[in-house]
Amino acid sequence: MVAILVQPMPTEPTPLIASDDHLAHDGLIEVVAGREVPCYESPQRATAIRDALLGTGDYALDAPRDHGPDPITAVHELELLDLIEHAWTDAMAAGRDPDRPLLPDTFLLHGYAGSMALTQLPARRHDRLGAYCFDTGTPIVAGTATAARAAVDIALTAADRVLAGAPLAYGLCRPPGHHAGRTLIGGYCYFNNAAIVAQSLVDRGAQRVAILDVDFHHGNGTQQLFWERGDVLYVSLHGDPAGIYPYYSGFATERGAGPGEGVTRNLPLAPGTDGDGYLAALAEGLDAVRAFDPDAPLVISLGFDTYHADPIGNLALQTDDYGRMGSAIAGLGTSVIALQEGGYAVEALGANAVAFLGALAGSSSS
Ligand code: Q9C
Ligand code: ZN
Repeated sequence: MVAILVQPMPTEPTPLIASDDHLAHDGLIEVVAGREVPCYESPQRATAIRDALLGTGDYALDAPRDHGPDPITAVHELELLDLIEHAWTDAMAAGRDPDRPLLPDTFLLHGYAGSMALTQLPARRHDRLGAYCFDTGTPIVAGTATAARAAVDIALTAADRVLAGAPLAYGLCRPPGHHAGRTLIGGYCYFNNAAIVAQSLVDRGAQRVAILDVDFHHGNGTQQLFWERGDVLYVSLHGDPAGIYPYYSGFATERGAGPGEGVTRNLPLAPGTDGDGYLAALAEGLDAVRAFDPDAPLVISLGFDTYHADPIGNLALQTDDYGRMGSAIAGLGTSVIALQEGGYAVEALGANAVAFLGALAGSSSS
């Protein structure tokens, strides 16, 4: 009699790209609803996720490789990179308090200019912040530039791993990126990590790249960057902007323009939407991805602020719902570059990341 042993396929550990460079970015405070509050976007978020993933034994931690500034300026204007790299040192040279973060207090809006042809900016970068920032939640401190550059390198290194054959790589980006536009920071975001990766896939020969954004907030920056592009699909599920940040974008009626008409898809969700409701909307989003027929790895903007206990979200997902999401996305059968965006219920972030990424990788520890 022959014993037939059914052995589980030995699965390769999933690359977990992370760096301690994020620790120096601690914005301290943000201004919300007329009050100064401690930053929801804290260094502890990334530490919690990293520790939980490593605890499963299913991840291989690796450092990012320096990709230089060119992939950043492929989506952002050089003046934004210059602002982020020099605002802090300009502020210190001008005698600003090193113990307080830089937050803009005077915004250069369309309505400010009106029909005037404005031609100049203030001399020092920290005095220009309001020309490059759209909210009061995106502080700059001494370590912000280093952390934001590291987050981009983490995202690009995760992409490198997938292009080299890994079915899934996870970039533990901090600060996040999906609210950052061509010349704008905001929503805790400085450089748009996911958009930079999508553009780099195009620059490496892809014809059709899909970005699936499951952060609780609409990724206004990503949408802006690819609005008129037919080669990068942006699909986002998020809290209804009728009552949720970023307020001015993310409505279902926004579908792109020109060659990008129909290549932006927004799926706003009602307050209180639970796992079943979310999975139904996700199925619709995944149908849009399938119809687009990407020829590159799927880029996921991964937020856990859809969790029921998130302090700034209003949806009702439970930890096992992140496993259901991972399984549904795995059903696409494509390789995936998953990049961390938001999620502020720090005590639950680790379990939610383990559930989502484990199911996506098809591992038993999910
Ligand atoms: N009371 C990300 O999740 N402030 N950004 C909202 C809510 C801005 C979130 C205030 C939220 C930005 C990446
Ligand atoms: Zn978010």
